[in-house]
Amino acid sequence: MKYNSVSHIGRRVVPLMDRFLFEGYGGLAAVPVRHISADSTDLKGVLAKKISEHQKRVKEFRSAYGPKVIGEITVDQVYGGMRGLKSLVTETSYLDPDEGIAFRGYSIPEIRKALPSAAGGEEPLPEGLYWLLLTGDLPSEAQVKAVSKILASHADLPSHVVTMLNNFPSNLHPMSQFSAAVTACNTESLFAKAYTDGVNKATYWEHTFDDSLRLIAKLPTIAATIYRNLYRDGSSIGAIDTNKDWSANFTSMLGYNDPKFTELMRLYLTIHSDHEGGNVSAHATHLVGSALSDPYLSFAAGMNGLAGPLHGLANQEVLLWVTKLQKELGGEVSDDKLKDFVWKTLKSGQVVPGYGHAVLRKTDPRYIVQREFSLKHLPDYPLFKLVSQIFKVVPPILLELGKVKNPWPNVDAHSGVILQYFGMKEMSYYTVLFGVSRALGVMSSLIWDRALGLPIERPKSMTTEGLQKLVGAT
Ligand code: CMX
Repeated sequence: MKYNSVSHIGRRVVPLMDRFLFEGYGGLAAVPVRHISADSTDLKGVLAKKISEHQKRVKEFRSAYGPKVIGEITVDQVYGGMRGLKSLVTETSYLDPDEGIAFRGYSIPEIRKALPSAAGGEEPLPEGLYWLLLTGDLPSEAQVKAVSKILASHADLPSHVVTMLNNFPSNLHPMSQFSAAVTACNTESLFAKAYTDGVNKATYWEHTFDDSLRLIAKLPTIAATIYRNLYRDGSSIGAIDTNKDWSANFTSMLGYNDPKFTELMRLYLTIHSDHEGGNVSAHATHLVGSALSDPYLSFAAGMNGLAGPLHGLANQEVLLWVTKLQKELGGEVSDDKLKDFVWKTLKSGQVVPGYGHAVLRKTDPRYIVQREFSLKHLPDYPLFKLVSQIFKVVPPILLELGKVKNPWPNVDAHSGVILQYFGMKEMSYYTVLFGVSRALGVMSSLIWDRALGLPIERPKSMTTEGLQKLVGAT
């Protein structure tokens, strides 16, 4: 699969230069960059080269086409959540309404085949996706291993963050704990320190990169500490194994030893990572980052957005809804009773969680891949059967409603059921897993934002009176 609108990096083969200069962008000063080979395992070095090349490409493109008009804005779009407004640059991924997400041009089935997997495993290693999102290149096994090692080496938390997590009340939602812990980790921000030290803005992306890697490394430790505190009597998360991959360390810290659960987590952390730039968590991270808030603060902002029920919290909402359904209708449900339950939800002014999307117009490929995983590993699990029945019953009803633009399931309709199968029953925790994964995408984009010298974001807002005057309504 190949899309017209994907970034120029990705599948396109970019000729390698032996030596190159970081020429800067938008008036940024030139910084010399060292030689780097194509098979280098030095992610930062490889990225520096890509950035240098892409900065030139963007500079030339903007000087040739900067004033070109690319669309119109309607009054409805201004009131309607800016749907369809092309107003952001995000290099890491592109969301096609019919085909779904493409990470640097690669669809989910493609990355599932092409990214390196762990020894004895089949699912992609999310570290590999991080490499791809950042550089546009599919990494080798050695490159992925190098990322796993760095992540394992930075997984420890500052003691004040551990103390804070251990003192949170058990009724504080896991997502609030997650976001607060990320915010408090900014004592470690190398970007904030460099900024205070007055570094040249041409180097901002480098400090952002250093922070991002450390932040991604710490997220499983934060998430596992929350899990153990809330659901496992505060038992120890154990030690990080520097020979294990990011997901294997995460599942072991959570206290899960089934290799299939680790495989699930590798898939889960890969597919939830990025969904272009306009979704709430990506956009919030980008927006806050545009004020040069450090990566910890920027990511925490994104997580506060992910915690909304119309976005990432929908994976929790789906399970709550399905549990309610089972309680009311029992284990085996007829299609007719299921239809009645869906209509009851809609008539009471609620949404059917896990269905619909602001951009997608077909079944989410992230749903499909989870369905495939389930067909392989848990085909007879009653909850999976129920989710499959819901998949059959809900879309025609949403279509009948007449206003829903996409009646098909999204990623959140499926994820919780698989977690339930593996024994992770705590549904209010599910969005934290989504958050750990989302860091791979939004942190990659933040690095690119800084590399391209994107300015502080400041769209123009209007009053209704102002809009009326603008269109001649008054
Ligand atoms: N159930 C009931 N009504 C729905 C619906 C659903 N699943 N999806 C959309 N609608 C309704 C909207 O609420 C809206 O109604 P009003 O005109 O009365 O306000 C109407 O259909 C048109 O909405 P839309 O243009 O199709 O969808 P939006 O782009 O406005 O919203 C989304 C997209 C995801 C918020 C919406 O589909 C929804 O609320 N889905 C359920 C929650 C969910 O699963 N969210 C997770 C999305 C994926 C993610 O971010 O993780």
